[in-house]
Amino acid sequence: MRLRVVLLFLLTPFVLFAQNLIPKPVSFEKGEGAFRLNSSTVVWAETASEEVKTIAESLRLRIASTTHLNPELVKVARRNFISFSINTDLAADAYTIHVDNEKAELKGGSGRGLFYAYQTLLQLFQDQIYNSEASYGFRLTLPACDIFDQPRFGYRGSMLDVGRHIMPVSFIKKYIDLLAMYKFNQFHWHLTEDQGWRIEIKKYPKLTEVGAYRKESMVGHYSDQKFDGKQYGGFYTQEEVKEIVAYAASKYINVIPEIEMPGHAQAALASYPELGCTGGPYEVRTLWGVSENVYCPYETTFTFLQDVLTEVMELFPSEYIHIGGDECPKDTWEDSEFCQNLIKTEGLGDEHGLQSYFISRIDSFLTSRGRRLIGWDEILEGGLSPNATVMSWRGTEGGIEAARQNHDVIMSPNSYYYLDYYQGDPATEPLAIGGNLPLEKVYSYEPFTDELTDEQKEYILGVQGNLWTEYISTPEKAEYMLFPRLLAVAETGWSPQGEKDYENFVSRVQGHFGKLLMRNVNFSRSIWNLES
Ligand code: TNX
Repeated sequence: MRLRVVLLFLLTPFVLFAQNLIPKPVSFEKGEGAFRLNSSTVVWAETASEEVKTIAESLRLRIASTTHLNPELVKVARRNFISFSINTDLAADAYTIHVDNEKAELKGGSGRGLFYAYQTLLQLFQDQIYNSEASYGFRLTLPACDIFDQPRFGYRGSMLDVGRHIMPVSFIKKYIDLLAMYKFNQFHWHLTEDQGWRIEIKKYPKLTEVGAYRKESMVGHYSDQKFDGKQYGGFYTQEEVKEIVAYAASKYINVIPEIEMPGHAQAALASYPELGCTGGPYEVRTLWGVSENVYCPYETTFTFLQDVLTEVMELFPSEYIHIGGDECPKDTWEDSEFCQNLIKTEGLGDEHGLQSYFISRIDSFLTSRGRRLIGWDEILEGGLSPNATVMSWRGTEGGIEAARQNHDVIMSPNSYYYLDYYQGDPATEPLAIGGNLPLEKVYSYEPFTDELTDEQKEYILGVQGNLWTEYISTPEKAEYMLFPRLLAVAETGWSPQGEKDYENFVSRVQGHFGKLLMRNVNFSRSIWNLES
């Protein structure tokens, strides 16, 4: 096995030069020869549309900054061009690429499809196209080919938890760039946690004055940690949030904010203790794991959450708003006279009914504002509220159950897509939360199982890889955990079902190491340790 892999590694640049694409396109036909760019090559934006021009201009700038060439952006050309245009015969997200000896033609069903074509084109060039500075002495070349492509799923997401460890804005942008490179279209931003509240809310300043800081950084500790008296934390201002949302939109990525409720709320309670059943005092949590201090379903709590969500909706145009809903211990509700009365007067049965009541009220609020609620699969307990979309994390059962109840589903099972789990032997890997999730296992996930009828399969909107950050305190480590495993999620989300082939994928992943190096990504080589 090891020998074969080493051989593949050596041969990769020759064998797969033309097909080194991730995610794999629907169809790829190799042509004769290649298109070599020279100083007369032009970039042609075929319509007057600003969107088309913007994409063409991105390529122009990328060529100009990575080579000695400086192609002109033109309205028409006869040969020696790279053209960008819309073809409305194609589905909105679909695209075609034709490359022969004298030109490259990119067509998208819409601006979005054209953007995907552009991402594929970049992958067809040599790795240097991704360089952040000019590299001289090489000639940009595209292999002659014909490509038709379109996504399998409409939702291709990646989640980043900034509650446990905050990441700088510069990293969030780099992450968005990498998501775009692999044709993801959703960035799920997990913004609140027991261990930290990370988004500025003007109406409730204590959320960030108090809730954004905990007593110390817990790097490397699970429990029994020693306090050194230092505080750890930070938050994103609304200006920074707007900047990130706009940046993502320019890469055709929607940002879904997550505001956790009723659980994972201890940092909020530390800021506003009157929202908890015991009244506090509470501290921003300094241990990992799940806090039993959760929101109490008082009217004042709903007012608070609706106010918070109102500000959030002003910042995020996303149709989907994620409200968490996972891991909500019911202890304080059991002991609260208020909750017990509410369960009785509303006929909720028990605390699970109360959780369902909680989510349903937020669901109606979001729905009345034209948005859609997503929650983790615990929102199934006690009855799913009518408009909810379920994000299945505890294996795949929650998602399957939700699809059976005719609810939309996003599959992000911990058994395949928890990128905080170990990807290699824990003896040689940096500290992780646990688990065992090598690249091959991530790649093996298939959302359509026999447990679902064809009709039920329609409810599966797509897939998502999740990065929880209890043990990830730096961008470098985040990159190490995400790459290359996120590429496997990308391929399952985009490429046709039944086309997957792990060995072929691994050889393409190797072919991407050079591209990722050019982008200064600290990817993991752990698969090499696993092959023996
Ligand atoms: C479960 S997934 C959690 C997170 C943890 C993660 C660690 C989910 C909805 N809840 O709070 O960070 O496991 O893998």
